[in-house]
Amino acid sequence: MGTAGQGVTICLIDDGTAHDHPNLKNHIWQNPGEIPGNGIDDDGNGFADDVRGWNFLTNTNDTYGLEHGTRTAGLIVGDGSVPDFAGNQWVTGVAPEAKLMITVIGTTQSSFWACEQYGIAMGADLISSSHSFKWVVGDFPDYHLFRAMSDAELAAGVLHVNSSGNQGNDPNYPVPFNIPAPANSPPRSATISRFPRGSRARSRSAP
Ligand SMILES: [Ca+2]
Ligand SMILES: [Ca+2]
Repeated sequence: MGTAGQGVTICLIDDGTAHDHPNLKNHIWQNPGEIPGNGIDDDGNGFADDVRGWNFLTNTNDTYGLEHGTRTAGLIVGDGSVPDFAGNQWVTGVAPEAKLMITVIGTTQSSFWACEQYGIAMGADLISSSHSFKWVVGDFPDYHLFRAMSDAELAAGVLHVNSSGNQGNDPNYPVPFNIPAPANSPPRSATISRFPRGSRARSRSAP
């Protein structure tokens, strides 16, 4: 569509991102009100030295990771500045000019909300997450919490992008909030995707 995410801040909720990766390093959000490394919460947001985001698993400013959260970051802002082994320069990101705010989710559903609150408070335009909570693998999803999260994002004008079911079962998030939207696409369009899996197709929408 001719856009590359200029001027957009995206809050990624994942397990940490290698912010020094050559394809990512020029697209990492920097907290303008925070002086790094002085142990002080300079901008008074409750998090000391949160220069790139916050880790809600360790409750530290260490948002570094080399696994899933680096891969998803590459899908969002990877600019392909470094060629692969074959010499190809792949622009892997859908919005390579956006800035990526990094949050690390903990083990609890409330930590998901904490990441979202951080993103909203720090001015993210969009929140992206691959996490979902399913009763087949853990506690029953706290639908009231997720409803409140969605309402908070809506009130803040933040677009939320999330994975849906990913374990071979029927979709269960964000299906409880599968509210028809003007941009909804026909459900069958989801069948082209490898992920998610399950017996039912998902509706997708895009602004
Ligand atoms: Ca701070
Ligand atoms: Ca500081």
